[in-house]
Amino acid sequence: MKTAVVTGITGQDGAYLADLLLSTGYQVYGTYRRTSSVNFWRMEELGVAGHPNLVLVEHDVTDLSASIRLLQRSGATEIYNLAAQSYVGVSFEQPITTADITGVGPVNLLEAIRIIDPKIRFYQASTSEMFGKVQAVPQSESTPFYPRSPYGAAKLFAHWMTVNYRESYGIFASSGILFNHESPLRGVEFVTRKITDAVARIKLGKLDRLSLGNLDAKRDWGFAKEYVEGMWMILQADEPDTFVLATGRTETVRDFVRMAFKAAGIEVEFSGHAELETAVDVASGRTVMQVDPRFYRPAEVDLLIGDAAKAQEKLGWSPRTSLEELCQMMVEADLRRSENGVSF
Ligand code: NDP
Ligand code: GDR
Repeated sequence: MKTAVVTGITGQDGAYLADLLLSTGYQVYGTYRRTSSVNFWRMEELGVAGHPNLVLVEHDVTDLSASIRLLQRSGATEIYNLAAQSYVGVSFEQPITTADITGVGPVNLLEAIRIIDPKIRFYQASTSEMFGKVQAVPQSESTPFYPRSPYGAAKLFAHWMTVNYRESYGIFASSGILFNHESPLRGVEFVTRKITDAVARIKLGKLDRLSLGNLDAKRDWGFAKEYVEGMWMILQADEPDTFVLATGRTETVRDFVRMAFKAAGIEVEFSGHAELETAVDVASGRTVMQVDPRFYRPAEVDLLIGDAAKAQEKLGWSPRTSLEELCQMMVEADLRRSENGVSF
């Protein structure tokens, strides 16, 4: 039986990856942070909590000695580092914490590998946010980076350290540059889930309107469950490398708002510009979305669209779910939760 460590198992990707690895016969050491009220709702939704081959371990990626003990104790041959302060907006308010967790955290794991067993394979969760102020369209593994947030800069440091440990010490350290991926398990602070959660509550008469920031930002959104398959494929390759995972389609936040309302059977019309933009329910004439400048960021990433040709060619990975299908899935899940009075 293969053993893998998945850091950040309480997050969206951690839950999907744990599910995938357990279902393919792995033993999984999933790490979570000690908090006053740990929440395993995602693993519970997927039915992996309590799996006999799942070992939950308290661990913080900012702690080198804990990282060394984690590898000693687990005997893992693969580590998937998904732990991060992953919210771009918060990174502007907490740049140092973000640097410690998102930037230095992965180096603690790489050092632990170097000390315990350099044959352990390492996956780093890199991000399209590293492209930031984009230098080319679409973005691929060879596009120059230009991060636009403390989060993007911290991830870029971790990305280059992953490449450096690969080249300096021969460690199988790979980096997946993943574009935005969403699901019903997405955190509600991220824009897609914020929208689908609000649309469900508006549909059920539990919320008047949704407030958002920049509607013009364009993102390449895929389905998280398919992206964790790509992570696994990246660590099964013959050689360590860097891969972009993306759909190759980009849409604005405004497009996603329209799509989500449509998935709930509500047609909306947008009017006004910038801070004064609103969306109105055509049938009732009610305003259901307004822009609130409090959600603007000090610097924005305007346009992301990825080219995943290398992953397709070398790994056989490609996305299968359309944005419309993904959006529908998220709205339906949030309608069910809202009907049952459950919120995450
Ligand atoms: P989430 O925010 O849902 O999950 C992040 C995880 O990291 C949580 O389990 C969180 O724990 C954990 N974590 C935070 N700080 C620490 C710490 N100090 N020590 C240990 N664990 C910690 O992110 P996603 O699942 O969406 O993303 C997974 C990874 O992929 C992240 O690194 C993210 O930056 C990256 N990524 C995500 C993309 C996406 O579109 N989803 C795209 C590209 C990259 P807790 O629950 O306690 O907060
Ligand atoms: P992002 O995701 O910053 O791309 O990072 P997020 O969903 O937070 O924002 C996407 C875009 O939507 C705009 N936006 C808003 N965003 C949020 N969260 N809330 C709002 O109200 C709102 N209004 C408009 C944002 O300005 C932005 O342009 C995600 C995270 O998962 C990262 O960890 C990951 O690395 C990248 O995706 C790829």
